[in-house]
Amino acid sequence: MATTARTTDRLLDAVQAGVTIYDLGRPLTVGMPQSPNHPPFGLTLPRRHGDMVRADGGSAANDLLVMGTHVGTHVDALAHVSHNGRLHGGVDAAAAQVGGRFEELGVHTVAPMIRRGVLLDVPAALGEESCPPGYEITPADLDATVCRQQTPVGPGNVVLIRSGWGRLFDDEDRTRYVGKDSGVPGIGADGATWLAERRVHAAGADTIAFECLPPGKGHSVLPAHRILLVDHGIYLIETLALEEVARDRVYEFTFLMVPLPLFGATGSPVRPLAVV
Ligand code: UVW
Repeated sequence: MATTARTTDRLLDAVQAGVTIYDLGRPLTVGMPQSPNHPPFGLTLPRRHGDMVRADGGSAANDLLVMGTHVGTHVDALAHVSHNGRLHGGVDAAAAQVGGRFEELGVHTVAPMIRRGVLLDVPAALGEESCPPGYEITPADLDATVCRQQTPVGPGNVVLIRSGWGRLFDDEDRTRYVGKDSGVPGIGADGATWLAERRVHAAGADTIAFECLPPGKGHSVLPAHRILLVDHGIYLIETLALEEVARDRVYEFTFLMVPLPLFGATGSPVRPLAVV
């Protein structure tokens, strides 16, 4: 209790001292856009105020939360994707999932992140408001963005790739953000290799699946997932809110993120912060 209070005080001191904190997590709301691959977000109120009123007049309301771990802003653990039956490090995927949870590469093994964060505002470098639907962001685009911003990407960094698609998250037509008919912009296999060569710790984007949808011709389903999660052990963060940091041209920050310790799960909802 005392430690929590001290930590909170320090955070408040930092805010008063002029630190700006950007919330990179999306509010979790029923009906929000999400990948159709995952169970939808549901929040109900099975016990309402007045259902059980105590003698002294007090009552409590309690929620029931049902959701896939890959909806809203979330992190993909290394257990999420396999290739030819293998997870990262050659772990046998079938054996690892016996019992319905991944002891070895589940999201409980993803340590809280306090790292240098870099926002790559790709449409700004391309001179656009947003990348076009289904556009595959190339290594040349990533280089041009780094060059424009003067923010090199290095080992251990968390790199957040803005496609501009996040502006559609609150669109009345919930199908636009998920790109049902149009596709969604993002990196492909080549962009994933670019990130892996720079040995980043994690990579994220403002879209439901991090990478370009549908995947480029000749590529397997979700090639960037395979390259980053399976081949290189690089975590992915999806459905990030990147409009505010981009608006303020904040390209470097301290990135903070704490996954829920869901033992053996393939992913976790998160509420990442960018602190400058
Ligand atoms: C998709 O919906 C594809 O995202 P995730 O990588 O979390 O499964």
